[in-house]
Amino acid sequence: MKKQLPPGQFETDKWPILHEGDVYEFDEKTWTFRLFGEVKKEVILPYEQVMKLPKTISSIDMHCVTTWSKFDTTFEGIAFREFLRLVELEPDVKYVKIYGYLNKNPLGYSANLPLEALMGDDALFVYRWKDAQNDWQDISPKHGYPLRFIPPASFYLWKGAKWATGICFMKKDEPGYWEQRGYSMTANPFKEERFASPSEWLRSFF
Ligand SMILES: Nc1nc2c(c(=O)[nH]1)N[C@H]1C(S)=C(S)[C@@H](COP(=O)(O)O)O[C@H]1N2
Ligand SMILES: [Mo]
Repeated sequence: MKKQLPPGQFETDKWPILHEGDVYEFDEKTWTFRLFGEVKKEVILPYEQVMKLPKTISSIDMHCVTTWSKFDTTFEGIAFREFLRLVELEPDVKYVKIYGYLNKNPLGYSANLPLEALMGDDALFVYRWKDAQNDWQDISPKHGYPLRFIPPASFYLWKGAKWATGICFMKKDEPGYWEQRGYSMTANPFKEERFASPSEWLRSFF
């Protein structure tokens, strides 16, 4: 059965490239991944330790708010839930912000997501991919090497930080990079939640 395209989207086999700022240049010696915010003790992981975490392979559909959708890309990566096992959360943590590089700033890009939506095989920090046209290969620098978050298909792709640098755990939802610029806090493509309503957007700051 053919999959359903979300409203206002078209299907492409290509994987377009879209981001703000420079492409991050990976340096294994300085790269770290940080687990912070509402945690008992902050954790900073070097590259080697991140790559030793258990791996997951999963096929995920991507829906970009600029209207392209790409079905069935297979990714290899580390499930979001593997990082959860490395920290003890404070009570009532319900949201996260996933961070990525913007130019040389490791906290420059971010996207907010509800914690409960990220427990499956479809919430992945990825480093390799393949599809019907392409054999297994590393995620290219422009798509977010060495580690890039791919959100579940129930979120637009801006929720997926390239050049991922960490996870901030939060009790209250807070807008990330695009959400601060008027995009939807919830971003469900099947409900066509592209932009926030003016009242939702204002509320997100309080
Ligand atoms: N660090 C970072 N991650 C980012 C962005 C960005 O500007 N910087 N753009 C987001 C947006 S708006 C989209 S649509 C996707 C695009 O991912 P792609 O270029 O791999 O298709 O990356 C997301 N992740
Ligand atoms: Mo986007």
